[in-house]
Amino acid sequence: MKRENDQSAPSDALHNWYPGHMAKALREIKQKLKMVDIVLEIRDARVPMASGNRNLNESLGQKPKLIILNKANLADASQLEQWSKWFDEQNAPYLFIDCFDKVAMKKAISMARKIVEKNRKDCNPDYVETKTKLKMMIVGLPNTGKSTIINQLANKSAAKVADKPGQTVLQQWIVVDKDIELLDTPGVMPPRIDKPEHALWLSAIHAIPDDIAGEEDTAIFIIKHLLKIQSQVFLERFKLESFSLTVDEVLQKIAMLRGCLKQKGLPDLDRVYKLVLAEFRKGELGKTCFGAPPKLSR
Ligand SMILES: Nc1nc2c(ncn2[C@@H]2O[C@H](COP(=O)(O)OP(=O)(O)O)[C@@H](O)[C@H]2O)c(=O)[nH]1
Ligand SMILES: [Mg+2]
Repeated sequence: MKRENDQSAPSDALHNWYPGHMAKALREIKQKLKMVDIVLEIRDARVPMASGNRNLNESLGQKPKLIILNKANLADASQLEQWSKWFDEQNAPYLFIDCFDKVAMKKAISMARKIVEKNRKDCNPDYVETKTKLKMMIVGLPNTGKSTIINQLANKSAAKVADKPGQTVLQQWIVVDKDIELLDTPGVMPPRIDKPEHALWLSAIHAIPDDIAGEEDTAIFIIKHLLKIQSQVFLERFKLESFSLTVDEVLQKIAMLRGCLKQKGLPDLDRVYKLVLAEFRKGELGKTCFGAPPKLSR
């Protein structure tokens, strides 16, 4: 148990798990790139930077990209304001959205179109804007909402078209409207974990499998985080008396309150960990973000 050291991550598990995935996944994304005008990189708004992958940009080359920070409805609004200021300085197009919000989705598409048009003009000064089809591809870490976004775009008005040969694979396209086509399989991006604590953040939002950082360490990390930021929603949901309770006391409380008990009334901690993870991931323990933006230059 690593209760006293919540910033440590099981580096062996991580080390063994992801390096092999990285090159393969990025290679697959690179192959599909040839077929599209723009990449929509889906991130989780609760982990605005670490749910991206710096290596992705190298694979994209000159291909335009729009960063979509999804699940903004689960993130803390004041922290998102800070992050917006930081993203503004990076000069990379971005948008915070809740993908179930149709207006936000429309905005994402119109931003994507503008970016592609600007790129065409930049590449060719004689380019005259015509209504050419906008071809998009979605990439991102697991669980960032890629499939949901594809489904949102592929609403009633959209139809799947027959297989079209791509470069080497048969690829299905979704016709969003007469001007927009979307690759129907998203590119699953591997995480790039620069700091051990990123593994816990990504585990909290379930962008990496539970067995990498471990259910226990991730649940304890979440509890510590919610106590530290003094999440009122967390306090009320589990009827906690104060934010100065220890992690063990909180685990006990949750076990009693929710009846996660073994024989002789002992707390069933494994069930408590699962419960904390499930409820946090649904946003039921309060809105939050992990990590702060790097210092702004101004
Ligand atoms: N609250 C909220 N949940 C979302 C949003 N987008 C996706 N989800 C949920 O996140 C989970 C993972 O979504 P999914 O599309 O399967 O992610 P994928 O692995 O990237 O394809 C699902 O339970 C979705 O309902 C969002 O904007 N807000
Ligand atoms: Mg999916």
